[in-house]
Amino acid sequence: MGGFVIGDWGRRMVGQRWTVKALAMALLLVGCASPTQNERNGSATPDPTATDLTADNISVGANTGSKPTETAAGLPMTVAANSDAPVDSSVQPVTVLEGLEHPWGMAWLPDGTLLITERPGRVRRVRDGVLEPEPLAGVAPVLAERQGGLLDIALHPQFEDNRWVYLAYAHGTAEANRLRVARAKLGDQGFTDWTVIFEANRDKPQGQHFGSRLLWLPDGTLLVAVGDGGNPPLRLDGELIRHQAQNRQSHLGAIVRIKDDGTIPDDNPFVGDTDADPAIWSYGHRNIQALALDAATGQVWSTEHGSRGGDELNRLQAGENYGWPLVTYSEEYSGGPISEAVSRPGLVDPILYWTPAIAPSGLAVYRGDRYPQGQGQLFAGGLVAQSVLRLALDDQGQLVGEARIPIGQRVRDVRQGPDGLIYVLTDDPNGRLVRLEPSPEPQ
Ligand SMILES: [Ca+2]
Repeated sequence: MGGFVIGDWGRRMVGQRWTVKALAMALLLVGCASPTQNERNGSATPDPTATDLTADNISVGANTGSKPTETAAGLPMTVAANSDAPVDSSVQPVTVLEGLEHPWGMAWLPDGTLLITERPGRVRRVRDGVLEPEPLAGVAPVLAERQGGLLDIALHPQFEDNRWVYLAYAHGTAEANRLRVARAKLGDQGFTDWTVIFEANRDKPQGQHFGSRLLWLPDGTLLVAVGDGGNPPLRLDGELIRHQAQNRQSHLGAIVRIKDDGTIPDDNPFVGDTDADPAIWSYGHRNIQALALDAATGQVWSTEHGSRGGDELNRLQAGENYGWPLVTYSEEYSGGPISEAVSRPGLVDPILYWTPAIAPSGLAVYRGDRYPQGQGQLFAGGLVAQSVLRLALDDQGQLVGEARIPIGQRVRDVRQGPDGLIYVLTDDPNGRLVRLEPSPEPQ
């Protein structure tokens, strides 16, 4: 049966928005497609039944030979990923439990107990594989409005000592609301000491684009992704609200970095810059619902929703501008361009983009040994794709292999569990927890 296969580089360029950069990339890719396949399979036609490819073969995909893979600035060139990549039959999704109402985020306690948020405003607990019927007590009211509600969850790095759990949620009214982050102490019956430690510094109307993914960095600070506020015709400060993403005074469309008590670290990139809010760590984002740390390298990765198409995978660095809405591969939902260019000096290009959209949510950088070739690969959830997209990147961040793991429901979160397997939450009125198990070896 087919394993984790390298995508078809020529096909991925079809139907994309042509730019000088993309056209040059396409010509190079088409030019190298046959030799690449020849190297991989020993024939001009890829073998769709090939079993697991070796690590050596994975590396053959795109980054060998004379094909340039860097921009003049030494950064990897953006490539179009395949929203409908070949199915990865080396893993199989197994439903662990169901009956979750729009689950959003999950976190394992040191004893293996799993906490899962449900967007309407509940935290559920799974002990010994059993979903407790009653939600945990002590959760503050949330604004459960469209995309808003109780969203991500993360444990303090020293949870065993202090029992702090961090929760991101929408607060306010349908007319004026903000993303909040609170921490609360977890006891056997639920939460106490609920304390708001962060609130986005702009009100926004309606229930779109809260972002809200949480990620602890190795230095014990916390990243919080804040959405740009929403789509046209929503406005703020006399312009479309999406332009907040380029306003370094506004948390909308930014990632902020805070200490565990909500105060601002002295080494944030814009501390001392009178034109910027000191909480901001990176900006120019549309709506990030996936943040992941590579535990081996410390690199932070994110996926980000585009508008119509143009969903992005980004490799994040402090202080950088990721371009929204000045540059984007996406278009207005109503049709027509959002930006005149897909790239500009001073703005960081995505590693790759997906058109049509996968609507990314949830991301894990795999560090374990339970999947063939899985080490260091990215597993990216897609709401619209109803799949997990599995991506192999080389050391330069070039895409060298991709595959799709169909889940059959909208994928909201993707995490590596303590057993080394990937777990998935589905966004559904009867949402599921799904485990990706290695397929049995063919006999
Ligand atoms: Ca971008």
